[in-house]
Amino acid sequence: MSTRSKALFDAAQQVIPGGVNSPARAFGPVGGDPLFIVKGEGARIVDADGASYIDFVGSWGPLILGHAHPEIVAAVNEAAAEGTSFGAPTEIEVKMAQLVTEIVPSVEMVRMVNSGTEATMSAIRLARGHTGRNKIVKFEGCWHGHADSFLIQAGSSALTMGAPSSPGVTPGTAADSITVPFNDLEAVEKAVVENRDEIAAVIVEPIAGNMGVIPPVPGFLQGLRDVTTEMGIVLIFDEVITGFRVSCGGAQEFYGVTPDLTTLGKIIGGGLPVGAFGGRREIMSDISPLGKMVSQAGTLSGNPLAMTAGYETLKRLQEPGVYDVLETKAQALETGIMENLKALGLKYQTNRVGSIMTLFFTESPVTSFDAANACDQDLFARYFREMLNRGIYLAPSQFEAAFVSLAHSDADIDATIKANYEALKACII
Ligand code: KE4
Repeated sequence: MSTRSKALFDAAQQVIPGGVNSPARAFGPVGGDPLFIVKGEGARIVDADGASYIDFVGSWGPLILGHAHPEIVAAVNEAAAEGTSFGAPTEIEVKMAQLVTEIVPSVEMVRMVNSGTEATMSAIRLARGHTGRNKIVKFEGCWHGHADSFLIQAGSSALTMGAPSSPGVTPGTAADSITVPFNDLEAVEKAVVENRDEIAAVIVEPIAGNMGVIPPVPGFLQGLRDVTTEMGIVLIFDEVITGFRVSCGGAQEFYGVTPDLTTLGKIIGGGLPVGAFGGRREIMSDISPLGKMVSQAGTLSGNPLAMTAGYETLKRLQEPGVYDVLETKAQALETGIMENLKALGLKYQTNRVGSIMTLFFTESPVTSFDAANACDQDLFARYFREMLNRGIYLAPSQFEAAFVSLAHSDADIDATIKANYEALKACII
């Protein structure tokens, strides 16, 4: 059927690789063409053909307040009228840094950047510069953005597209990245001993969000904390998804384990391009122009527009009861889905932490990359399409999270549960 989205996609493919500016948006794995979105408001988005959807992507996490929050839009408009960027320090950057150091337990100092990738790339360079060591430990199926060191057995779009290890990453770079299974503490301890005094950092998503949502098994995070402390290794929590999401202070606050460095993104920008990395003052004091002068820079880092969107978002997340409301909404959705699965005699799995969750099309508990990878992706693709046809917009991949926002009403949750029942039933006939 010829639609406006189709016409736009045809034009896009002539001038943009794959017609998308990020491969996660391509509908390849689920079939068909991506929808072109023209408007978002609260929990809903509208596509180029005027169809409206309840949105559980939320720009992949940033829009925890919902689309086009009136107070955020007003604040950004006001800031824009004063100038969008100066390439010079501004007061809003100080206020933002003070707020982040107040909210996130591990962060004593913080540097703003423009994406989660910049944050994670900078954090491992800082860990290497600070320790004088070269290697990092990362986890199979985790996604830390597209810096070379991470593109070995990665998650998210790399996994979805069937290319977890990317061409273009040199053997030398790959040799310095040690990849171990998520939730496997023994494998970490073995890697650390085998590479004694060579490992600069362990970087982990404290709750994996890029192979679908996979929580840490009890003791995993504290075990990482213990072994990295013992061996003088920098522990980095990549909280680009979980930061300000599973609690105001992120997964480190939720689980009570404090890393040395934390990387942030998504919510911190309130929908505008912002990333950040921060942590112990002793380590952050080696970032240029300080200490060992570990290089890091950015033309638009901390620009007043993005800082305003992020700051106003974080201030609203500090209001009492916000995370209880998110928990209630997300719990209702998960409970409804589990009741549907039971009613239909299906044994598929759901994982949820706070307002992020994934329905896995597998009958075994999903606590590892291998378990996630065993999912029936064809069945997911059918389910995705059935939900889309019922007005529910999910991430076009089994290896992503669904994000519940404060804008999702009880009626939205109920409608989604109803659509889930009908979609599951259509998939199993
Ligand atoms: P960005 O460079 O996309 O802002 O952030 C990279 C990143 C780093 N760390 C974690 C834990 C992340 O989840 C991400 C980016 N997440 C993906 C979706 N899972 C963004 C979507 C996309 O790639 O288009």
